[in-house]
Amino acid sequence: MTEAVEVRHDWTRSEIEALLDLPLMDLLWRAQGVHRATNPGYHVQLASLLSVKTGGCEEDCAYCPQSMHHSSDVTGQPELQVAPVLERAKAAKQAGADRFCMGWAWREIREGAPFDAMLQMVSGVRALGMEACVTAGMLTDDQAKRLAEAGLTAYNHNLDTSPEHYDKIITTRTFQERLETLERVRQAGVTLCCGGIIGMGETVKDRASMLQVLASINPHPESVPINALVAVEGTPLEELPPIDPIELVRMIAVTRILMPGSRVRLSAGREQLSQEAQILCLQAGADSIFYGETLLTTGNPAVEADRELLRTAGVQANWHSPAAA
Ligand code: SAM
Ligand code: DTB
Ligand code: SF4
Repeated sequence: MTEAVEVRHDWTRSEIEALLDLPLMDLLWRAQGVHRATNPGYHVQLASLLSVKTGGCEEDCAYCPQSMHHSSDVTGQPELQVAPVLERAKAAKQAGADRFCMGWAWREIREGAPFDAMLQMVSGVRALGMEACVTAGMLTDDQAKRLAEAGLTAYNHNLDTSPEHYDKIITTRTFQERLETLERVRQAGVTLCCGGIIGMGETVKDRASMLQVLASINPHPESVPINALVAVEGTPLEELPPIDPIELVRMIAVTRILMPGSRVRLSAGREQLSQEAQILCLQAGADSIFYGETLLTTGNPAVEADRELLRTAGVQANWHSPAAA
């Protein structure tokens, strides 16, 4: 990173709100300056996702199709075993991904056979030479330590929204519990993947507030997924209208300005975006995308469409971070 880029942890909400409200051209100019200084090749990391344990989750996250509290809940899907998961990881690597992210629809990690399998999946993915990321809810210090020993690169646990808007989205776990989980992951020496969702009825103040909490984490989360709500039928948020793509561009740009050295992942919601909107997101600071035809339970652009996206943008896939070394 060049010295010109300042890394701060004391951003105020009003400063962040002012960034989100900048005239678009000014915001893009500022964000691009940071992006170009920190990632001059505009390399984009390709991360593939796989749902290992799908549906039946005890939490009531209003956006999530996997919650047992919603009629959208997908039941009857068997939990995947180690060998097929590693086959999928190998296929993802052959298709060009360098990070493999695995999800469990759990409130917290369960001990016993499922956790032992998770550890084997992590070490198997690392043995393929890929970054390994797990998202599986809350965990204990000991579980975090064992995941670190298995070679886990990153643990994904999102703030999802601002502390002020949080109660309207999730009632079964507190914002404070999320922060404690993040601290456990950090203490174990695993990198943090932590971001949120826009399009859940939040205000610009809420977006600024969520970004302020993220930017106050020291060091910043190594990767920050920015999701646009995928409004799934049967979830309480099913009727919410799609966000204006420019809102997502603004969110990515401000995330890049606040967290210059972090990977900013343009995450859920890309199927609803035009190629032009995605290119603006890449220009504004996104340096990672989910790659492969499904996210966890919903769709994602086709692999060929994403290759075309990167070709059109004139950027190259895969930037190996120091964390992957
Ligand atoms: N159960 C674990 C947890 O909540 O941490 C892991 C899986 S959970 C599906 C991971 C993240 O996916 C959520 O925190 C949320 O940010 C994102 N997500 C889930 N459903 C979404 C949707 N419909 N639209 C956008 N993002 C979504
Ligand atoms: C994240 O922030 N987004 C991903 C990943 N982390 C685990 C998940 C998006 C899920 C979208 C809805 C679904 O496919 O179920
Ligand atoms: Fe469960 Fe995670 Fe979905 Fe919340 S987001 S309902 S914790 S799977």
